[in-house]
Amino acid sequence: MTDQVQIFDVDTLRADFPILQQMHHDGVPLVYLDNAASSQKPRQVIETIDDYYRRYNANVHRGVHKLSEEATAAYEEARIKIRHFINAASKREIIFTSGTTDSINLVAQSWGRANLQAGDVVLSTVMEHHSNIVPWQLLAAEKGIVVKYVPLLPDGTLDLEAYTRFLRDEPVKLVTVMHVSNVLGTINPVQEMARQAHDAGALILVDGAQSTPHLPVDVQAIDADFYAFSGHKMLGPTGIGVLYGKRELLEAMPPWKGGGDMIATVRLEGSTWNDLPYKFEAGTPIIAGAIGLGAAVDYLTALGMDKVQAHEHAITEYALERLAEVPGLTLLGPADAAKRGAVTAFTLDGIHAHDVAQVLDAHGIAVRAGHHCAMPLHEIYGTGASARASFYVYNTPQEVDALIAGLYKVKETFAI
Ligand code: C6P
Repeated sequence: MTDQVQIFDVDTLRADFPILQQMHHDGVPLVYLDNAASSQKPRQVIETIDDYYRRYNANVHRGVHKLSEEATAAYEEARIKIRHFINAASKREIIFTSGTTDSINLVAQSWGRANLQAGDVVLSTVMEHHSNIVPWQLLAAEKGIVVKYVPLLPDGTLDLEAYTRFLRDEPVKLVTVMHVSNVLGTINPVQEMARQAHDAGALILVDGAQSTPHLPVDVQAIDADFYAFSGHKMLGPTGIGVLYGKRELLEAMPPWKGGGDMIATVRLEGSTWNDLPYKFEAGTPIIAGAIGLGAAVDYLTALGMDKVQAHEHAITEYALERLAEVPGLTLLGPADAAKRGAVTAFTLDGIHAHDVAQVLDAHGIAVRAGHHCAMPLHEIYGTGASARASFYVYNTPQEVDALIAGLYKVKETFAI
């Protein structure tokens, strides 16, 4: 890997990320491998947000003064950038939310409450993040819908035969599935799953939290009815996310949150709703967040999402090769890098994941430890927690080497 031709100039790119220039602990350089939790931000994103607050901070869609017009233009321009980034048919299909969790709850509370009846099945999978399980459980408690889960095959991919059977045998109204797993790394065949869901008369919601930052996403090619993602995992700020929805579905859905901006008229007897996307953006939106996400999309677009994916694939393939050398290490998810995104979660025999992460941290290596908001999945693997190294555009093979050296230090520390 170290000898391979670089897909892009990572050294130059790393210079854009102020946080990567600092030392982690006294004199130890930071090796940031917790990108699935949140990515770092390039100066282009930081400066765009700074520029908004310094030069044209104002509310949007409300004022006729120059600052408000400038803020509105930048906010709406960000929406158009995101539309192109995921190839949505219209900017009206891009709803700003606070993140993936908020986007999924919007679908559950608006589309779900209006369209699901007692006995209807929402088909999820056992690998989902809690944010794609709990909103459906809340709705099940309220409306008597049933949530079912597609199981896994031993290699950590979805059991697609079981999926087909569920669609054939159960009254499935909605399939809700992650595009890429935040623990197993598994890339799910969402386009084929959408085709089958539609043939069975169901809609499909795709959780794109771990795909949109890392690979080219085309919501029209997937034929997703809804697609959810977060800005902070794709070089953007926290507090901003997106729900994409097909226009005819969004038009027919009732608003979820009420307040300013989402109305056309308000009378004491009742109100009417604004056009898309504003019907779903009640209150002052996350203006700086949206503009910052627009800058993140510009950054990723300039790199090229094909190249981002190729770079991460090369790093992940190398990481899998090197992790396999570590005695007592068990990888969760497919061994084949071709079936994975840039996430590697693992357990080390006899050492708790939190201890692994703590010793790595002392050597400047930031990984995540715990259940990664996927408790049911960890239960299937017979463990309460795993350690997870996850990669992004700025990671290098040398950082994978540092991780492996760190893991040997972990083993030494615990004398295993
Ligand atoms: N996963 C992780 O460390 P929010 O918090 O709304 O931005 O994203 C939620 C979410 C939804 N789906 C998937 C597949 C995710 O990975 C996440 C966030 C982080 O794995 C934090 S738990």
